[in-house]
Parts: sequence; C-alpha cells; structure tokens
Amino acid sequence: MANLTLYHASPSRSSIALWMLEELGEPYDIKLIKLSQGDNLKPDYLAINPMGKVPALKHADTVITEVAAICTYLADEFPQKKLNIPVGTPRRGVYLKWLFFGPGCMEPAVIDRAAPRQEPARRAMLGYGDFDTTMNVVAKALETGPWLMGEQFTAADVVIGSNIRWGTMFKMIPERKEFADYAARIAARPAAQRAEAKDKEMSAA
Ligand SMILES: N[C@@H](CCC(=O)N[C@@H](CS)C(=O)NCC(=O)O)C(=O)O
Repeated sequence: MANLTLYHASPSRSSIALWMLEELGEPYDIKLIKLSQGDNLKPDYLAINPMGKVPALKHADTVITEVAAICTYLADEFPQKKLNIPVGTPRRGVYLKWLFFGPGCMEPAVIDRAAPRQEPARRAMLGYGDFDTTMNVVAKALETGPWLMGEQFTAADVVIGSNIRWGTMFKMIPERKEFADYAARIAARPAAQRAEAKDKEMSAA
C-alpha cells in the first residue's frame, strides 16, 4: 500500500490532484468515490472530508483537502521533484500568489460567468474583481512562458493550468492565443497525458 491515497471522482476537480500526483511520480493509491451514487455524502467519506467534496489526499495519517492545498503540499513535501519554489526564495511569493489565484480568483470568475448571479456583480465586493481583469492578468502572465514561473514548471501550473484546460474545453474562458498555447504545452506533458488516460479508463469502468 502506498503512503499517498487520493480520494477521486473521475473526472472532476480531483483530476487536478491526479495530474499533480503523476507530475510527482511517487507511488499512490486511488479510492474511487462515485458522486452519482452519493459516496461523497456517506458517513465513511464524510469522516475523511466533512465537506463531502473530492479531492481528499491521505498522506500517512494526515488528510489534506482543497485541491490547491493538496498541490502546494505535495510540491513542498517532495522538494526533490522541483515542482515548488522553496521557502527562502523571494519568487516563492509570486508562486504562492498563483496557487491562491486559482481557487480565489480564476475559478470563481469562471463559475460566476457560467452561472451568473441575479444581481449585478459588485466588483469591489467580489474577491476576483471582474471576469475580464482576471482573464487579462492570467493571459499577461503567460505571454512570456512557457510556464507561470518562467522556465520552471510548478504546482501553480497544475492549479491554474487545470482552470485553463477545463475553461477552454467547456468554452468558459475567452479564446486567446496565450491560453490556447499554454493548454497545448500542458497537453504535451507526459504526466498530464497519463492522468487523462487513467481518468478515461476509470470513468469507462
Ligand atoms: N473547494 C474544493 C471544491 C471541490 C469540489 O467542488 N469538488 C466537486 C467535484 S468537481 C465535488 O466533490 N462535488 C460533489 C458535491 O458537492 O456533491 C476544492 O478546491 O477542492
């Protein structure tokens, strides 16, 4: 039995953690959670994640939830894989910014656009401000590339990159060259391909 166990619904936000684990290359087990059968709301799973959401990651006896936290944790816990920017490096601040920007700005901007609120959006009240600014900020950061932190691919690319990939796939983000090129670079990564193949196999089963 591996020391890392991913509680995963295939495909879903937990596919982001699956991709991260493939980038990491450490052995891991998968426990499949069937959302359609309400597995995520059964007592066994609520004991793992009381939010009733996937993903959750068990590392030894510790459970980590929230996908961006899982990616941050794995990158820091296995620094030899060079998927983080270590403590003591000022650039880590920028790296952390992107890890928080995913769940704090990018995802809510995309979800609000897909399921608009009844009232007019109030920019000052919304943590992400507005959709166009959020997209412009990410596109600008990708102009140079190849990755958010330049030449080094990091966990921040797994978090933001997943938003871009899903957003592109479901036409929820603007069609921009920066996004299309970035999504193509991600799609060429063997770890992303392995994760996608595993997801296909699991959802077909
Ligand atoms: N904030 C969570 C969100 C996780 C989430 O919403 N997961 C969805 C799958 S895409 C889920 O578990 N949905 C089942 C439900 O809410 O019943 C994270 O970033 O990990």
